[in-house]
Amino acid sequence: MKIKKFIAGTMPAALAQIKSELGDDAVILSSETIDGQLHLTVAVDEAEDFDFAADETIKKIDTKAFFDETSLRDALDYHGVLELVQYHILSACREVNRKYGRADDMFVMRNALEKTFKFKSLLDNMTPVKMFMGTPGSGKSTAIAKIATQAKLKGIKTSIISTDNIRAGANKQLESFAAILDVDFIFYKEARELFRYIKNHVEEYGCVLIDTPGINPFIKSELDKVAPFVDSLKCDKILTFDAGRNVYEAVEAAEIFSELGATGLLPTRLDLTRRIGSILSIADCCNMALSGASVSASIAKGMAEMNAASLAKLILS
Ligand SMILES: Nc1nc2c(ncn2[C@@H]2O[C@H](COP(=O)(O)OP(=O)(O)OP(=O)(O)O)[C@@H](O)[C@H]2O)c(=O)[nH]1
Ligand SMILES: [Mg+2]
Repeated sequence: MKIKKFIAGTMPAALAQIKSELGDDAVILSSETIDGQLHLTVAVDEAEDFDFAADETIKKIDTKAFFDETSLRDALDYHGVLELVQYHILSACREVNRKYGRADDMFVMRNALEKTFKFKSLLDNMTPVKMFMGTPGSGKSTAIAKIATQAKLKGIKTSIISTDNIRAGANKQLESFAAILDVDFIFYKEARELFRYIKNHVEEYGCVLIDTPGINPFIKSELDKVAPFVDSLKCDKILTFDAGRNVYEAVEAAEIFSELGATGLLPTRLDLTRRIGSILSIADCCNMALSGASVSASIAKGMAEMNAASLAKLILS
């Protein structure tokens, strides 16, 4: 219904105006005279008015489009995924269901994870230089040794660089791994030395793995030990973290590493972990790409690929 006001000197003049503007169906709702002028309020039905009785205006809802998300929600709950992250994943699940008309949990979850998270291979030759950071004992050196082993097996020329001058023996450990694998090992104490080396030698390698000292992200002076190395290079910066950590603790610490420059995530000790809520929560909250996961203390094996399918399996099994 359209309502309009008209002002005219006389009633015939007003009616002529109403008829020409609104047609014959217009109805006068009220009229009054103010200062010798006629003020009319007029209404007319519009063709596009919503009509509850008209069949074509009521969109039929396809009940097949609905699916029961209870089991998916329960699985995310079991894993201790933060509520906000659950919301993102479940909303992607509903989108997948609508798009493909499929309601089976594994299909929906896998495609929803594909939409929600970023995945990046650890041996991606587009970005051969990778720097690892994390709390002490989070598995940086072990992850580097594992990736170097995989690279070696694929015939990718690899170099391991340590910048860890904090923990006694840290370099000895990596150096002996490098010797066993017969890959180059270098130690740099200063960020500018690291920068110079990478600038001059990066093209010789298909994979350059940089270790950094383990730090407590809640202490500024510790962050300052790693920040110069992080800032000196444009490369993939990957956070290693123990997947079994409490989700709130893990996200809070990861946010600080994210501010420091971490863009990738490599969870460790997945073999000792049943709930992966912190992995999903960090990746979503800190917008980090999932790069792989350490699933054993053994160097020779135990670096699993992280993709939507493997993650969906972990969530639903
Ligand atoms: N079970 C299991 N143990 C792991 C895994 N990754 C690392 N570890 C063990 O965790 C311990 C610490 O690993 P490191 O690789 O030395 O950790 P880091 O981050 O280099 O430690 P710092 O250099 O001291 O900061 C070692 O005993 C590893 O064998 C894993 O995926 N599973
Ligand atoms: Mg180490």
